[in-house]
Amino acid sequence: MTTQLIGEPVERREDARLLTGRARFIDDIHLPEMLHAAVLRSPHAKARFTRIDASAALALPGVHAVITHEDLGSANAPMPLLNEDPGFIYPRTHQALAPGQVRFVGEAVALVVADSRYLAEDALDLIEVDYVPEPAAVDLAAAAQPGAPLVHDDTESNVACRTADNTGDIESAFAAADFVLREELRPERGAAQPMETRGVVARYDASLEQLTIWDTTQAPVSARGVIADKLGMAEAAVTVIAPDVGGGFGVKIYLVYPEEVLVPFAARMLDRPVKWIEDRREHFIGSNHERLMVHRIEVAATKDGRILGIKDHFLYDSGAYCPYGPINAQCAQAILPGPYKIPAVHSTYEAVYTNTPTVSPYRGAGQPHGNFVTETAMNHVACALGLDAAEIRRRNLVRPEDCPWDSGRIFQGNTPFIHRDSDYPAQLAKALDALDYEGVKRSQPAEREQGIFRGAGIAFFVEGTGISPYEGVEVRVEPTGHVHVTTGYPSQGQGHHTTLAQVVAETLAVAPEQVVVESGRSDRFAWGVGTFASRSAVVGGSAALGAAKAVRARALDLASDELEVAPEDLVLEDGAVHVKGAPQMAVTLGALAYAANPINTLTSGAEPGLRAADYYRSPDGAIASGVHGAVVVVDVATGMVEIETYVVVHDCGVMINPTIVEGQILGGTAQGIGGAFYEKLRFDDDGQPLVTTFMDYLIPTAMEIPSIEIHHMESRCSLNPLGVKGVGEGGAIPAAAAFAGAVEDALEPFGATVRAVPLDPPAILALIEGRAES
Ligand code: MCN
Repeated sequence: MTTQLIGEPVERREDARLLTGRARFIDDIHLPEMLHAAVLRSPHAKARFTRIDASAALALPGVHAVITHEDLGSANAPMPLLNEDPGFIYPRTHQALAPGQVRFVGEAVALVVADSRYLAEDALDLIEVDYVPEPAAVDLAAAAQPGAPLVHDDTESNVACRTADNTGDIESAFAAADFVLREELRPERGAAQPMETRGVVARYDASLEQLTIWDTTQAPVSARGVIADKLGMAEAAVTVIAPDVGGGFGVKIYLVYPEEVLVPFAARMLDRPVKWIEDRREHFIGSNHERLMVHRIEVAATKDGRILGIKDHFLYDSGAYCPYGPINAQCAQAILPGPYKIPAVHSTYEAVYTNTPTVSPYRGAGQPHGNFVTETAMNHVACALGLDAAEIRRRNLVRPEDCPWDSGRIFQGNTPFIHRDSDYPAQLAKALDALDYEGVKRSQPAEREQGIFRGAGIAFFVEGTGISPYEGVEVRVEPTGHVHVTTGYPSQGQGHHTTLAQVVAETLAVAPEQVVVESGRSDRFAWGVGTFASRSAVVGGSAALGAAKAVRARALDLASDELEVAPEDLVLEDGAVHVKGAPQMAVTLGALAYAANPINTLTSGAEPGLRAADYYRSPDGAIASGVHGAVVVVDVATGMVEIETYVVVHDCGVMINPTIVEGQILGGTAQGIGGAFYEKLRFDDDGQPLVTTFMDYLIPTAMEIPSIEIHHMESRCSLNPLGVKGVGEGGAIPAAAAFAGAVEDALEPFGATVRAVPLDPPAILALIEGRAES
C-alpha cells in the first residue's frame, strides 16, 4: 500500500530530542582546548577613534588575543549587499570591526579571546579607545531632513534609498473621490528576540587546512561563501554547520554578522577552537532590529466605500547600515493594496540611515507594517463614511472570479504579486461567523451603558511566500533501504525534517521512519540559499518532490531490468517495486540501490546509485492569505486589554502537515500580538538604547496569549507541484491591525483613532483621554 502522508498530522520527528534536552545548540558544543570570545562594543551612537590600547587587556593572564580592525586586513572589507534596489543612493554595509568610526551603540570594535568568557569580559574593561563622540541622528523623521547629522560622512544625506512604485492613474482616482483620508501611521521598532541568542564556534584544522564553523545562521551555504571570501580561503576549505537553532525569525540571516567572520578568524589565527555566545543584552544592541516606519497615507474613496486610490509616502528606519537592502520597505510597499481591487496605488519610500542598530527582516519583513497601514486606513475610511469595517472590506475584495488578478505590485525576489487560488470573500464570511461579529456589534450599546467597552476588529492579510531564488534537495536510497534526504536550508524550529520526510516517503512509498533527513550543513549539500520569507515548503518541498519522483522513475527502470517486466506494469509499494497483480514478484528499493552500484561492471560515464537531486524555483512564488479577528475588552481605567476571542482564518494551500501549520500560525500570531500590545524598542536623543532586558521589552508569554481559534481554507496553489503556499509569517502580519481595530472599536465612544502600534496601556489611556498624537 502507498500511504498518504502529505496532509497528515504526522508527529514532528524533531520534538523528542528538543523536548528531552537532547538537542544540540551552539552552546552545547564543547571542543578540546576551546577558547572563549567576547566583543567590545561601542558605547556611543556616533564617535570617531584613532587609538585602541589593548596592552592592559593583553597583559591579563589567560587572555590570548585582542583583535582590532588593524589586525583583520582584507577580512574587514565591507560585507556584501544582499539586495539591490533601483532607488539606492548610498548603499552602505557594515564591516566586521569598526575602522575608526562607530555608528551605533553596540557596534563591534574589538574581539577578545581568552581562556574563559569571564576573563574575556574582564579584559574588555581594560581596553581603552579614544572615542570622540559626535552628534547622532536618532529620530527617523529628523534624520531624513537636510542638515541632520550624517550617519555616513561620505554622503550628503541620510536618505539611503528612495524608490517609487506606481500603479494606475492616481490623479483620476483622487479627482473622482468623494472622500479623501489623510493620516500618518506608525508601526514602532521591535526585534525578533529568539529564545537562543546568536552564537559561533569555529575550529581550524591546520593539518587539513580546513575551517569548521558552527553558526546559528538561517543560511549556512550562503554564509560559507561570504566567510571563505573574507578569510581568503577556498569555499571547499570552509564548512558551515547550522546545528539545532533555537529560533531565527529573520534576525539570523544577516549574511553575515561581524562575529561570523571574527570567531573563525581568531580560531585560525590562534590555532585553537573559539566559541562566542551572544548574551541577551548584546542581542538587544548587536543584533538587528525591525519595524519602525512612518507612513503618510492618502486614501481616495467614493461615498459608498469603494477605494479608488492610495498614495503613500513613507520613511523606513534602516539603522546604521543597509546590508539587506531596504527589503522591509520593498515588501511593505508591495503589499499595500492587500487583497483589495484598488485601481491606483502610488507609493514612495525613503530608507533612512540612523545611528541605531541595523534593521533587517523580522517575521513578515515589512508586511506587518504595510498591512497595518492599509487595514487601519480601511477602518478609518469606513468610520468616516459611516460604514461597517467588514462591509467596506467586502466591497473592495478581489473575488475568485476576478482571478488571476495582477495587483501590479512587485514583491521581494522580483515576484509579481498576482492574486489567484484563494477566496477572500469566503475567508471574510468565515471569520465574521467565527467571531460572532454581528453579536458583538449588537450588544455594544447595552454594554457601553454598563461601562463595558468591548470591540471587534478584523484584518485581512496577504503573504508573499515561496520566493526565488531556488533550493535543492538530494534523495538517495541506501542499500539498507533507508532513504537519505539532504538539503542546504536549515531549520530553526519549523519542522522541516518532518515535512521533507512526509513528501519523500509518500512519493517513494516507504515508511517515514525509513527517511533520514539532514539539513543545514554546507559539507553535505553545497547549494541553496536559506530559510526565510516562508519559502521552504514551496521551494524546498517542491525540490524534494522532484528529486523523489526522479528516484521513483529510476527505481522502476532498474526493477524493469531486474524483473524483466515493462515499467508500466510495475508499482512501487511498501518500499519495494512489485509486478502489478503479482506481488510476490518484487524487488526492494534497498536491493535496487545495491544493484545500482555495480562495482565490477560500472562503465565510464554511468552514474552509480539510486539517487537524484532536484532544484526548484518558483518565479511567481505563492500568495497565502487569510483574516484575523479579535474581540477585546478594554479596561478604560487602566488601559489594560483582555483579548476575549482571537480567530484566524488561513489559506496556505495544501497543508503538508496540519499540526506544523497550526504551530506556525500560533507562533506567528503570538509574535504579532507582541508587536501590537507589548514590544517597543526605544532610544534616548543620543542614541542610547533604553530597552536592553526582558524587564523592559515585554514579550508576551503563554499566560498573555489568548487561545487562538484556527480555521483552515485549503485552496490548492496552481503554481507548484505540491499545491502549497508558505505559512511561516502569516500569523504575524495582520495581528497588529486586528488588535488595533478591536481596541479602536471598543473605544469608539471616546472617539479614539489608532495611529501607531504597539498600543500598550499608556498609549490606550492616551487614546481614551484624547492625548494620543495625531
Ligand atoms: N508547511 C506545511 N504546509 C504548508 C506550508 C508550510 O506543512 N502549506 C510547513 C513547512 O513544511 C515547514 C513549515 O510549515 O515545516 C514552515 O514552512 P514555510 O512557510 O515554507 O516557512 P519556512 O520553512 O521557509 O520558514 C521560514 C519562516 C519564517 S520567514 C520565519 S521568520 C519563521 C517561521 O518560518 N521563523 C521561525 N517560522 C518559525 N518557526 C520557528 N519555530 N522558528 C522560527 O525561527
